[in-house]
Amino acid sequence: MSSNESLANLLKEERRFAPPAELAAAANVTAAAYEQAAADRLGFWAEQARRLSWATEPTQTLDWSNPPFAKWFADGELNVAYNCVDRHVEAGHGDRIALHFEGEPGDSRAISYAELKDEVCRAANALTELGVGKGDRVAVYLPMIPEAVVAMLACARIGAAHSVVFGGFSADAVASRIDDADAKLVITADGGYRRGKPSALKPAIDDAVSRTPQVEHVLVVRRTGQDVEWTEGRDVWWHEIAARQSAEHTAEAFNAEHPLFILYTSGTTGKPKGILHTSGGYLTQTSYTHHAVFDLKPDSDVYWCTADIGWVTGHSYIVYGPLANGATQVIYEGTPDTPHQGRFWEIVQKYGVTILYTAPTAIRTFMKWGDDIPATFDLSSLRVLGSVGEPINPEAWVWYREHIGAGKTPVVDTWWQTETGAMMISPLPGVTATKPGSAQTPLPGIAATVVDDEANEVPDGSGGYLVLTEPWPSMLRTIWGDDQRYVDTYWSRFPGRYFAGDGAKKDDDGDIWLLGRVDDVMLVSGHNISTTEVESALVSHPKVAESAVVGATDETTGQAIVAFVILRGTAEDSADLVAELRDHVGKTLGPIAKPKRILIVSELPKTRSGKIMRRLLRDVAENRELGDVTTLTDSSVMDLIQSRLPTAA
Ligand code: 6R9
Repeated sequence: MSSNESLANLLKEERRFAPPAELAAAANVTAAAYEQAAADRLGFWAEQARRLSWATEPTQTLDWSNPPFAKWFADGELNVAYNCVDRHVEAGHGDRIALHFEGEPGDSRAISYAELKDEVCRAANALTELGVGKGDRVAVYLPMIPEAVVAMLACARIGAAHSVVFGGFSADAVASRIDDADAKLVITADGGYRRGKPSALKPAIDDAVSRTPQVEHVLVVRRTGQDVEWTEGRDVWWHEIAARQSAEHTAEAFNAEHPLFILYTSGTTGKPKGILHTSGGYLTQTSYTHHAVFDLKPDSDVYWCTADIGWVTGHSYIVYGPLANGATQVIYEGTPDTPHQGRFWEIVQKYGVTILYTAPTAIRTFMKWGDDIPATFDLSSLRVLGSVGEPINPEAWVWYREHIGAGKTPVVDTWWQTETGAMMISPLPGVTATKPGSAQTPLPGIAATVVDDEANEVPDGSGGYLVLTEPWPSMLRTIWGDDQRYVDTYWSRFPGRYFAGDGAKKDDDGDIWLLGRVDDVMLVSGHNISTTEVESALVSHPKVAESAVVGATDETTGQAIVAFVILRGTAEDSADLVAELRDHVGKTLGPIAKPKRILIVSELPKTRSGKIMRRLLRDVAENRELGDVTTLTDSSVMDLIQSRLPTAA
């Protein structure tokens, strides 16, 4: 935000939903947790660390003697993979299903904790045979198949840090990430299934590795059976090397601050940042939040997070949090509309999913496809619904609760980032009276607030910047190889506080509402207006499924609001409809927020984790050449949008 004026507080949302009495009565975490953590924050986290099995119990909690470089549980030692697998087998749960894998073509596999342990041990032995060991880095470029989970855990088991790159990123993107992390091994597959057909992965790795001589071997999982180029001596089939390994492997204990993984976030500009996470604090917070926010009961729940493993959500809430907690979960390889638009609901019905964690972008897509699709499936097993990735528009939140959650399931909107490692702000399903569209409350043990340009906390009812005011166990430790960039990016804007890069407001009850990336905030006639609020106002119109709003340079107002809108079901584009939508926003938020232009489109540009890439839409609205499109799911979307604009600007 470039002016001193804080974000206008435009949206009013009065709906409230109390937690279901039955869930509240048996909830894993009650309101007492907030009090306990407020009274002794570090003591609270020390207690949560005891959820894990340590080879050496930590006696220290936080070492903040060299801020902003934190150490958590620094004299403790543990093995993360042992915590995610072996200890559940040792506790007598070896027969419990860890993973229900559902392939896109309809193949499925159920893998028990005992089987997962054997697979992880074989893979750990295979990595050792390939010369990978403690302190090395391994790049992972796989589809959503069980081997992705096994590969990550095998790295953790031997103390090698993984760097997972979205299957589908270009060879250039992979090469720069391999290079930055100096990875010596790449794990990939021949391909994976997407939208009903095999999609090759190995060619991108062959291309990338031709430019990254530090890579000694490429380990290849056979998934689709398609033809692959083969480099003798370098390439190794996963099934061949795994078959000759022992299923015994003794897990060595590593220091709590031993690197667990690097994950690259693109941000809006500049070179990708390699976010570094370490072991003990990360596992403590992912395990605790998964237990608290989803109320997970490991012996009865079936949990499903629809994220890709290449997104932090897949790391923290498919691999580490759920497996540390001994959960039974579903993993699905493909897209939600293959072979039909009810695929997700068919999976919920088939496995009796009780907890579902997905993204607003998916929810808005389901709204667009129509209420009748989920209505034909039995979704009565669901008891908690989660959302992550973007602010969820109140109307999408209510639709999720009504049409997926039978009008009674709590919805938890969880705010966090790659950098935070785990959830930070979220309702608790057995405690919080929820508000559609708000992440509401910092979790127990987390300190967050909203500040203005001068770093003063804003009063209730005002907007500004989201900051985290105390270190937390799963925080990033640095940007790989660039401590200075870590300090500059996160800790310099408001000294002593972590700057998340998100706009936010506090409502009259002090609850937090996320308002999108600060880079996306619009400045219209001297007023800061959040893209999120205008988008939510548009989505609250019955004919709108989804929208993306940007500020385009304007001679009179500084910036003018330009809205891209996807219509619901059978609604049709017309001048009358556009006028109706402008009026609707004016009535909902006030005349200042009325879009100057509204363009009806059929798709929006999104990243693989479902975030709308507003900067590309800004390029369109300002009639500029498009910036970097390499992290888009589907770059043809931009051609479609531009073809709708005969007279842009
Ligand atoms: C987990 C994840 C982080 C950014 C974050 C914010 C947005 C995520 C959100 C949310 C509002 C939520 N974001 N969850 N905004 N409400 N519940 O998404 O990590 O991919 O690093 O993105 O996503 O803008 O700063 P990551």
